[in-house]
Amino acid sequence: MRNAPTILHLDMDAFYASVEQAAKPSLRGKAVVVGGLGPRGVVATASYEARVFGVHSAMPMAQARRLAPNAAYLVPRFSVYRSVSEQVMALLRELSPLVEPLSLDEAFVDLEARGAAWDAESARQTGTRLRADIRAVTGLTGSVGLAASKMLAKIASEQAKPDGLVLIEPGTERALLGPMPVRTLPGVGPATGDHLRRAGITTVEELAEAGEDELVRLLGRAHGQALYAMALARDDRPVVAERETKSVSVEDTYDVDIHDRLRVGLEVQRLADRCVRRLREAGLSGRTIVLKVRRYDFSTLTRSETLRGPTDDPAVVREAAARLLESVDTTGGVRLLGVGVSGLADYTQEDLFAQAAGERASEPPVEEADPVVVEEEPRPEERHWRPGQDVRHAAYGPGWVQGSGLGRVTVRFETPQSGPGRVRTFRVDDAELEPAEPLPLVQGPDHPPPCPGQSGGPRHRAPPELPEAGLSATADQEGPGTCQASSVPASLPKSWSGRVEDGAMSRP
Ligand code: TTP
Ligand code: MG
Ligand code: MG
Repeated sequence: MRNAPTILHLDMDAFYASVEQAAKPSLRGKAVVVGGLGPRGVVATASYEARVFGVHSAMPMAQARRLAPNAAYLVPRFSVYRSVSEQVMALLRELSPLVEPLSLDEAFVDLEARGAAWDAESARQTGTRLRADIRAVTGLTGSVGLAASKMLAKIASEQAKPDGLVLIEPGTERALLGPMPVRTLPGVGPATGDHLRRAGITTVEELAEAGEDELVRLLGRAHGQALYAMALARDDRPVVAERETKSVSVEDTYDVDIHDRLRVGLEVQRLADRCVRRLREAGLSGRTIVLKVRRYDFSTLTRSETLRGPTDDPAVVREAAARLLESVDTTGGVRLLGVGVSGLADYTQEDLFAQAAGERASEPPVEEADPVVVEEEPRPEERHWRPGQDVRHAAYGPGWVQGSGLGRVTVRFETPQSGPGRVRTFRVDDAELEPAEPLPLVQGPDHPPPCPGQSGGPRHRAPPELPEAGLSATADQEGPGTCQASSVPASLPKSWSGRVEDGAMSRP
């Protein structure tokens, strides 16, 4: 292991929710929950303000609504998260050719590869500068961990959250890890944790004391040896630059739509097996299982689930694909099915994160990637307003859907650069209201301000307003929308509280 803390781990804070707060000034400092809003929806993430109420990733949305009834509930806007992610990854690549992204909001960087850092001081300076650059370019905060190994860099960034930097001085690793619960180590989920607890092992120190032979006896060779090494803070895994192949997938289109649910299930199993064969042929394993379904009406969904560690086990991929299928309505018939695996890794990494079969069953399948993502293209014929969606009104300019119901849609007119904006309600079929492209979070030279009065021609005459929709959100208390051309990046509050003012954002 190297002797300088020059492995950097970056993870953005409450990523999807922070992007939404940066885009929607009225939500800054408020409880925001992003995820699937349908009956079987799951929380993708919650702002730190919403976490105060106990809301967290992978929780059923219905439970989140019970815990935080006044939070803003929004659908994810993946294209925005992807473009912010690209900006962040580009900043990381300025530091080193060795950047290993783990998900949209997270990556390891080897700072020694191009001499960005060589000791603790240069590493801290680089990390601090990176955080400032991320803030300036994206308007968002990310937390940085610095250590001499990947495992500890990741533990450090976790400790730094939110909006901080933690550096673990080489030599202090074991003392730091010792009192931590075994669950801190990668690859230790609830089942392994329980297993170890029954053997009287709850902390990392106790793992180290138990010795390698005992851990191998308890957990099997691969897992036992890997865990023992980690308990001694030994982790030599190199930072591996992004791979050429990002995913392996197979799909089939059917001449005749499949209606039979059982048959759909069998096809998915068959595709999972075929996908694993391809994966193995390439000598790879992967963490994220993706299911693609195109329905009779050409609406296409992809659902994905991220496991704790990479796998090339056909049973694991089959099970995950079957679980994903459970959340898809296929009643009208299915014309295409696909199964893919992404988040690829070499075989060598697998042992370190080996998953015991028992562990899979009891553990939440998701960890730090972008798993419960439900990417659903709206059916073409429907005009459907979803909370959080970007819109533009001919007279009032850009805004976002705050809620809809009873034939009404409520829109808040604000932009990343404006102050909190006003809410107005329209009929769902209002001809002057249309879906719009997301606006950039930070104003740059390429993106002139979107205010109608400032960038475009004269403001249109405003049409008469409708009364508030019964089911949709809140009357506006913040006064008229302001729209200023500001060069200050949209910033997020540093401190936060559980104060919530806005009402529910969508139908209950
Ligand atoms: P995380 O980095 O795990 O979480 P986070 O950025 O929201 O919060 P923090 O890091 O400050 O604890 O995940 C990054 C994004 O991935 C998250 O914003 C939404 C998405 N995600 C899901 O869709 N489902 C999940 O189960 C998890 C954990 C994340
Ligand atoms: Mg994050
Ligand atoms: Mg993350």
